[in-house]
Amino acid sequence: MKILHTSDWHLGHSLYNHDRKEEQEDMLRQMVEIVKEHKPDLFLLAGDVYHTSQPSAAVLKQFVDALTLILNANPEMTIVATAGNHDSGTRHEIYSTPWKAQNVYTIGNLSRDNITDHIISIPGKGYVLAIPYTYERNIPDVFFQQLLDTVAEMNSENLPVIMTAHTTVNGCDFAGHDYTSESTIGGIDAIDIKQMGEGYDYLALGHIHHAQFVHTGKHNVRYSGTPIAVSFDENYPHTVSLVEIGSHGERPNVKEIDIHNIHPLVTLPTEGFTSWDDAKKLFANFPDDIPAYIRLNVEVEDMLPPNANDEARAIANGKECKFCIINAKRKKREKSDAKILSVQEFQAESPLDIAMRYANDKGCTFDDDIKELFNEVIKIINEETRNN
Ligand SMILES: [Mn+2]
Repeated sequence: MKILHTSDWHLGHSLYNHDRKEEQEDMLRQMVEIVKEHKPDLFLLAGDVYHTSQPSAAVLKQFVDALTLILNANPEMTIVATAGNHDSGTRHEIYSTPWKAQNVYTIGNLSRDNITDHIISIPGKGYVLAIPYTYERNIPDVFFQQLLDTVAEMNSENLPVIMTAHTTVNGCDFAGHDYTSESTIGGIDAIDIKQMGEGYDYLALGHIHHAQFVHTGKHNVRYSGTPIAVSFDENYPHTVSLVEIGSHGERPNVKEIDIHNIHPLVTLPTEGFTSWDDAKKLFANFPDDIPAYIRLNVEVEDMLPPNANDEARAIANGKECKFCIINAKRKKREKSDAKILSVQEFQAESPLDIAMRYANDKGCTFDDDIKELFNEVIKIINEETRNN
């Protein structure tokens, strides 16, 4: 069985108010070409189809059109697309009936009463257990194992068993994620890989943008990562994973296929931070004909000059690139109790940091129990926001 594993498309994403339609369209074109060339049996999109839970009509159409082209590139193929934490599970399922007639499965919500809703059988090829993103506490403890046991009973032909989920598992590398907007990254929600049960041949994960195997000793748990970077900190190669499995119990063979971003995300300098004057020079020397997005990493004594953004925009004038942001960091002071934060520093703080800072100013204790309660509340708020 041949599987094309991808996730985290984040369609409709805009980067500092720059619409990313052009490079997302190009990424989707590359997907079509890859399917044409490799003819997978299964095309797996493991959540975060969209960047927001209420994408515009144009973005919805972009997805439907792309999915149709991808399917036409190999009409025999089965497509499974689950909802991620950025998607609305309910919206993701609106057209599941007509899609299903074409072997396209859009799975948005957890179906507790009928777990077979999550099992997709591809005759003669294998089984897919498709689990969308779910608020961790909504998943019954034995859910994954129940699914796997159900499939084990059905699988008389010893076909490969693929499971897909959108979650953080313990021990993965989440470099590049923006902690300020992704409360579900960074350990709060991370689940233990053992909780995902036993009996799958390949676990196709979504949610973490850096492509990687999760260490299990079996080389069969993997994040495909984003096909194109969502944030400037995702400065690693972006790929899709082509997975081949002979039969149930066999070790999967995984190959990465590069996705090219026509509008690369470039940070100047490429390593570390520099002075404002230096950053301006680097930017001025940046080639005129590269249609990149530009972030400037600047270390400042106190504050950036008030006209810094205008200066940066003036430098971008006449160049193909788009200026996004000055990422300003203040030089470390001897005295660490400087209480005034710049806007950027404040925006980079997590809600927990801010709450702890507040408690500290008021002279209150903020112990581990309170931290845990606080994180619970943030999780609930995020969950409610997602469902609205
Ligand atoms: Mn994502």
